[in-house]
Amino acid sequence: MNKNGIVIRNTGSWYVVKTNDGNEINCKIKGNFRLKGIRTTNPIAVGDNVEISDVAPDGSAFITSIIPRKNYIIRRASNLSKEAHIIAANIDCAFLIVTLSHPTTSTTFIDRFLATAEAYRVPAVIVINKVDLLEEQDDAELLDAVSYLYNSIGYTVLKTSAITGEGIDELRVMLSGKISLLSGNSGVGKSTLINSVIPGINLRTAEISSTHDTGMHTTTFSEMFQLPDDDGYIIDTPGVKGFGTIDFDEHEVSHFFPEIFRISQDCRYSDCTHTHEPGCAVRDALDNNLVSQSRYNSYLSILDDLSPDKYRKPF
Ligand SMILES: Nc1nc2c(ncn2[C@@H]2O[C@H](COP(=O)(O)OP(=O)(O)O)[C@@H](O)[C@H]2O)c(=O)[nH]1
Ligand SMILES: [Mg+2]
Ligand SMILES: [Zn+2]
Repeated sequence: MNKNGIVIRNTGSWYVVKTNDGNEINCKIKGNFRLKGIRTTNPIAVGDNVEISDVAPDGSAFITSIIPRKNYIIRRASNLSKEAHIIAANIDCAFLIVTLSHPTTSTTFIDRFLATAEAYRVPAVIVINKVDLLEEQDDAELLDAVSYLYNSIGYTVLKTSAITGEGIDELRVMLSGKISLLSGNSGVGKSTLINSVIPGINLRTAEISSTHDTGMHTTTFSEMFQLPDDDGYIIDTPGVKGFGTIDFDEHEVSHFFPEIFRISQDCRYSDCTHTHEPGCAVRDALDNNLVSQSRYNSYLSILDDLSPDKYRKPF
């Protein structure tokens, strides 16, 4: 009799499957689960719904089949690698944790994350953490401006402080019953926030070394944590800068900036890249402050990455 479950942890060739009856079973893979056309280091990922075989006397089992994924995110296993690593599957929502000071998250980083989420069709939420540090007038104005900008584009923006507890109840509600990915630069408070919503989990916080040693994390696997009294899970992706990379097509990039995409319907040329073409509605909107300069800059920075004359040296 096969059972169903969800993969909650992956370490090397072992997958921990939480079964529908609540047990955690160590599993290996039996069969070929490789994605067509892509070489992956891990054919099965955290978040996958799977079927497993009977449990052997030693308590382990085999994953025998995988239920089709509604989505998944991948990144290259390393910069030069042709192999991809599946970070997670079946994600309901991606939360980007950002801070406006200590440390400052760049708008380019935010916008790249959001564009990638759009490309993967994963709904994204921005969580501005450490708002307790934004008491000064200038900081409060910055906070308002950033929330207003992303709200006006259509993103949910939540303000939190793990210190004062502001926004934590709202965060818990937003996480409830879903598989959520938590991303953000090192030091923004991801582990601290997870500790706030899952009492007793005691994740290590303030791992300063991770800001300096990026190479250290390339083999770290994702893990899902279950919310208390809830079938929601949080996926913590240690050391992974948010999402995996996506190979954008030059004419597609604007599709992943919703406000730019809406306005681009009025560009004279349907293949307008919004950089130099006459009759560009996006650049008009920019001149009239209807599109934000920082968003446009982020758009250009992604285009710039794609430009064929950009030569990337292998170091
Ligand atoms: N002032 C303030 N500090 C915070 C807040 N959340 C986390 N921190 C601190 O920020 C540092 C980094 O937090 P951590 O959770 O390790 O960040 P991570 O790298 O994203 O997991 C720690 O010293 C936390 O105590 C917050 O809301 N306000
Ligand atoms: Mg952490
Ligand atoms: Zn245009």
